[in-house]
Amino acid sequence: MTLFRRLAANSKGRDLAVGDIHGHFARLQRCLDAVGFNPLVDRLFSVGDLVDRGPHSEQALHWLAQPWFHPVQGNHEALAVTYLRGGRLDLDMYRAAGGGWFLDLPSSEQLRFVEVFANLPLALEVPTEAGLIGLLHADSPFADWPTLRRRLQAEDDPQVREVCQWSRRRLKEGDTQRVQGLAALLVGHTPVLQVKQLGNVWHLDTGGWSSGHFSLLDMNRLVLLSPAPGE
Ligand SMILES: [Mn+2]
Repeated sequence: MTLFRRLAANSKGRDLAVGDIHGHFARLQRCLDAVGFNPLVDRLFSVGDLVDRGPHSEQALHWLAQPWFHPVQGNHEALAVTYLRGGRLDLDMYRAAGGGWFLDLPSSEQLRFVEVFANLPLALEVPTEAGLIGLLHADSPFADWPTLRRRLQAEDDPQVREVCQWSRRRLKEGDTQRVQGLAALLVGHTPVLQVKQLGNVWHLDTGGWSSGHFSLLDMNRLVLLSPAPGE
């Protein structure tokens, strides 16, 4: 298990980022088509929560097998891992949060998902033309990225994991403090009506899986490709 991952810069094409997907891969694909996403040279980064709630959660494995797709592990992937590997889990809550498709799979199928989910990093970083960009699902437990990198490389600390995957504090408090050591930190987890930037932390979950829309961020220019300007 690698909790922290660093990817090389993309010298060939674009790097795009998207918020929570929650089983809406068909909608996401339409969005990628609309911006001319080219899987031969472009890459898609995801802040996690690929599954639950939407109709196509089982397609997550297909997407996770694509060499151009780079997600971190969201709390929904973590729920599946916890269910199979042990740990405290409120099954009613999990089902209410959309986990029914997973809970009702045969255990051999569940294992296939969990083997892949468990290997997703909690945080990743990639150098871009805008500078170093970090991604994680919810929030950074530390005010500087190198500290988080060091901690994730050293151990799997439940408290660090908790903030990375579950925290809604920054949005709740409107905290505009920057996360030092990054040009931008991209997160999801808490839906917002429009992409919201607090300090250098970009909240990308604009409810594409719900009644909102998917937002695609061009990570080299830190501008939204989708929705298109004026849309
Ligand atoms: Mn989430």
